[in-house]
Amino acid sequence: MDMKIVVDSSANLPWLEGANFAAVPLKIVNDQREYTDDERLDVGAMVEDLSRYKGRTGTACPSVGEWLEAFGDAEGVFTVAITSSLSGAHNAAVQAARVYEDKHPDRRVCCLDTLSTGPEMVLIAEKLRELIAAGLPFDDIREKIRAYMEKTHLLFFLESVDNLAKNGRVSPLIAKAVGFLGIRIVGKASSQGTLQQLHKCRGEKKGLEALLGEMENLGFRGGKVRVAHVLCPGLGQRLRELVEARWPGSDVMVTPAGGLCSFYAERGGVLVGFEEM
Ligand code: X90
Repeated sequence: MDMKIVVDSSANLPWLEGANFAAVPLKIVNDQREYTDDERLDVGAMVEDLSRYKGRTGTACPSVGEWLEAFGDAEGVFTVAITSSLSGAHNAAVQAARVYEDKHPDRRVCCLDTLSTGPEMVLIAEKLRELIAAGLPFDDIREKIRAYMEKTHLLFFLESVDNLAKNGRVSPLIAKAVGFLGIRIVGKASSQGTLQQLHKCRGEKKGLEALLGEMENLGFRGGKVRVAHVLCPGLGQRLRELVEARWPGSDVMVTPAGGLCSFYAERGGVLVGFEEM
């Protein structure tokens, strides 16, 4: 059975080597412009433009048609979508799956609601690639990936939650906490797939300490860590060094965030996906 992995662009993964793979873009939209979150987007220029724009900017999830198109003619499809608590992306994938399976009764689609985003989706896509490469049947992969998703987590470190607040994606309580200069929040994707604040920290050093402490609390003991940074490669690098010093032998990869995550996590933010042992 030929299988395909289809993620939405909040995974910050324009391609995945060694897999039949596609990414469907979300969009960042205001009255003046629409930014399509694909590999052609200049994230730095977008963030700069938007910081000068006075009106409201929002986002839009991929349509049913865009998911469908990305399925191509694969016999087995796994969709990996941003948390359904904050976006309609997963819902659109589920509808696309129905259309696809109706049209091709011999084909199968499994839609995964990651209850997360960004680098946790990367871990899930990488695990799917591994399970597909091992030649497992569709149903086994589905079972194994669901078990794996119980063992992955997302933490984040944010300097601003303005865009999350303006779009109603974060509770006003959290929004208020981050209004002060130099305050960072460290939080996690909750089990319901929402933003949960864990710490308010003054300064980067304390923030990173809190982040590493939470990795430990969530069961990280060395293993895969995927980091997406919003226009702050230096912070990503410092985080990598701290993780490698505390858990030697960890497999850490740091990459720039795409458009959707950069819009919401904002400049200076990092998202950290990792697995329990
Ligand atoms: O459908 C849409 O318009 C997309 C809406 C997405 C809203 C949330 C994006 C969050 C991006 C921010 C920090 C990590 C949050 C983790 C929550 C599970 C990244």
